[in-house]
Amino acid sequence: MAFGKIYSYPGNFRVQRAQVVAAINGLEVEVPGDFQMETTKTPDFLAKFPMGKIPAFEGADGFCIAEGAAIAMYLAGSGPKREQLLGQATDLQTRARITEWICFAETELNPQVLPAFVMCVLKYMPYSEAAYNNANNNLERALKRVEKAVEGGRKFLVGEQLTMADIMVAGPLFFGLGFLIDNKMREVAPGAIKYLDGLAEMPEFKNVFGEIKKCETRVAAP
Ligand SMILES: N[C@@H](CCC(=O)N[C@@H](CS)C(=O)NCC(=O)O)C(=O)O
Repeated sequence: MAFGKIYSYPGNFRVQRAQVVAAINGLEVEVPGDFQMETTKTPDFLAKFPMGKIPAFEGADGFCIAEGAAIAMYLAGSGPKREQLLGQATDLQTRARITEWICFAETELNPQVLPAFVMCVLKYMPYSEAAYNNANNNLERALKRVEKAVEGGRKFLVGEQLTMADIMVAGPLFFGLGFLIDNKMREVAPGAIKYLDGLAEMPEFKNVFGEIKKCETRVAAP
């Protein structure tokens, strides 16, 4: 029996991160392929997920939780690899370091890759050159932070094994590589790109994200 379901549109990196975590923990999590965004505004959905946004997780036991990071962390804590993924319960400093990277992914990466996607790919929002440039500058700064963390060819952000830090950071960066983190931006953080290439080759990621696309030039203004 499945541990639960995640509602989303297909190819959502917030869901893919959760799927990597679920697979590592041996948890079966369904992502129904026929989910429609209109469902997020129905009374039934809003009763379970009051923000009316996806991703949204519904457990087989009835537990419902929203927010991509919270879903991934719930799945990380729900299986035998919890201490590898989140750090040992008694090792507060490792736990704090992993949490630092999770917060970094949610606040320094996700908000920088999404504006260009929404303005230039989906065209849901009017284009703003200032917002586009600001997000790209901040993304470059964040990439340099990752570069620093993997200096000397480190394979993982925290310790010597895959943790939630890597999974949460890889999601938005894999996504951004496809349309925004172009040849020029990749040059400022070659070590970070090598680190991401290493993760992308791991079966844990490959089985969920597939081949990572890398754009030559970033998406242009519409
Ligand atoms: N903070 C949420 C953001 C989720 C989010 O913005 N989801 C979008 C789709 S990518 C959504 O459901 N939008 C519908 C709406 O805004 O009504 C998370 O990290 O999971």
